[in-house]
Amino acid sequence: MNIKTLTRSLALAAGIALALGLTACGGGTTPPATTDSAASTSPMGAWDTNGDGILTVGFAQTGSESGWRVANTESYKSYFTAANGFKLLFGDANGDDQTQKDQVRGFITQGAEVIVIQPLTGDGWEPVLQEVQAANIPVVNSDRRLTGLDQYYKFFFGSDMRAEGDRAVEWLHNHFAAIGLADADVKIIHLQGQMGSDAQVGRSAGFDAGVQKYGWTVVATQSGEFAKDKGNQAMTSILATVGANDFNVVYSENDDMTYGAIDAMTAKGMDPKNYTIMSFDGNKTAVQMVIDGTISAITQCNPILGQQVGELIVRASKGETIPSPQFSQEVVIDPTNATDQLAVAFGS
Ligand code: GZL
Repeated sequence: MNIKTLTRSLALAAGIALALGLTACGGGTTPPATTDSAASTSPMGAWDTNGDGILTVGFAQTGSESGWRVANTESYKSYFTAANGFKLLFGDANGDDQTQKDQVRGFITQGAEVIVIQPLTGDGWEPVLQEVQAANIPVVNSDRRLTGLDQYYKFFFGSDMRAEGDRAVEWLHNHFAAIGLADADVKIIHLQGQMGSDAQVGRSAGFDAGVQKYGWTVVATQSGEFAKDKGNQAMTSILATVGANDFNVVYSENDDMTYGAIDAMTAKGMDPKNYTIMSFDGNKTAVQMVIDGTISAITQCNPILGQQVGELIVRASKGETIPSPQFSQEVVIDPTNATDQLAVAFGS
């Protein structure tokens, strides 16, 4: 067994012992950093610890719950290639928190030299991150924040979800004024994303602040977990007791749930064009629905993160300190810009 494997095995054993509350007997549990001279001369920087000129990257992805996620995965797989100096170890958690954490642990023994985490939710990550730290493997956080765990990762690149929520609320407030809907008459159905995810927490926090600030009424709230079928189930359940005139706004935290909600409304004989429907992400289909007047506006959320994250990883691997957090530049897509945005929108 070579020194790197031995080091990692010791680190893994120490990390598991730490997670189980056991104390490792004998010497220290955190091995010294192993950087051989070949690593420091690698074109991919010092994080290429075996010096083979390739950065092996463990990528912990949430699953394939939405059009956003499919485009996001494609952006990583198309950039993290051998031609660009990478080997990608792809972990699809299929929407399960524990699976995702076990996949991150697996990257340690599979020889990952960097680990990128896009967490399903923000809960329970510290023990896993301590094991990765004990193995001396750098972590990068993208998409959804590992909130409060900044000390465990090198940098964050993704969206500012609270800013997205605030942006949506200001658009809604201006829209209601433009159509003559008084704040006192605003009645909203709120479809939340994956509960506990940074995207849901931020978009809901912005929404809640807007409801408080403008005195809007929330008639129902349910989670559709960022999925079309669950968004449809949630809206169908809501419309069993909420009538056509009991609401005039839908605040849906991603396009896939919006599609499901619109199907539920149509099934109840409601014309979505008679309502203000706010969505998030910006899939091509949703942007076309803004042009058609079915969706009122979409707060954009950029899934194309692969190249930007990859380039930042190499810069960090070569010793550069990467300012963190770094946020995608995003807008609200509405009838004033939807035609232009359709030309560059992601997905289908
Ligand atoms: C946002 C991302 C969210 C999208 C959803 O960065 O985490 O998860 O808004 C996706 O479509 O499922």
